[in-house]
Amino acid sequence: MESGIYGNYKPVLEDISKKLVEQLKKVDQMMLQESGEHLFEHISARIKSEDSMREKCRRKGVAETTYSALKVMNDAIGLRIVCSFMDDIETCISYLRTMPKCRIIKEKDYIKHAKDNGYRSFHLILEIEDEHEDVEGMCPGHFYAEVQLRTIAMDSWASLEHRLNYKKEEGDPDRHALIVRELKKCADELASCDIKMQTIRKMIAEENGRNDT
Ligand code: 0O2
Repeated sequence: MESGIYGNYKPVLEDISKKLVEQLKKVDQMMLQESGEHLFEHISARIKSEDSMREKCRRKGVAETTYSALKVMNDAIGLRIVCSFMDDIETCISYLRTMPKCRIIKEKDYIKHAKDNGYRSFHLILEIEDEHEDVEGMCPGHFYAEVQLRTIAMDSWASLEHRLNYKKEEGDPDRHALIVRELKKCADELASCDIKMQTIRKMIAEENGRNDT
């Protein structure tokens, strides 16, 4: 018998997550065949850890139950789609809007509205209808996944910044403040490079189009 916060639902969440990744990889392959370019550079998936889910329930003031983990919180399943270019993020979001048996119920655009620390990423919550029964006894059930979409530059910045938070309580506060400032500068420079790369990509496509005619 399962005793964790996900009860018996861990394999269900893993199955849904696997199906979502497979579906998105199929779209990527279709794009590659049609245009010669990948839609995304890579995709990863995780089920939120037991500790992290319990901590989030406590922080949000809700009971640490399977119902909370699956119905109140929306990020038990997390997908991260990392794209080479900013336009590809838009294309992925457009596809997610049309994905069968899925509905976007929440969006957070940290690309247009970066966090104060410089964090950039597009987050959305997908409601997924799936053959498995859910925690309310509905069949097909309704499950949720958080999808984070970002460029390679945004992703490497977020990994670096995550290391800083991990060590938050330790060390010299002046040095910490310096790192925070440098990280912010770095995030802004990377954002500017992402825009430039997007523009250059478009110019190359136009150039190649001219040469083909
Ligand atoms: P994990 O992988 O889930 O353990 P919350 O922030 O959790 O109260 P919400 O609405 O889910 O509520 O937050 P949000 O901002 O939509 O997304 C939270 C997730 O985005 C985090 O997950 C990180 O993966 C990422 N994230 C948000 N802000 C930052 C940031 O400033 N720096 C970095 N590096 N990542 C960020 P968890 O819960 O931390 O991790």
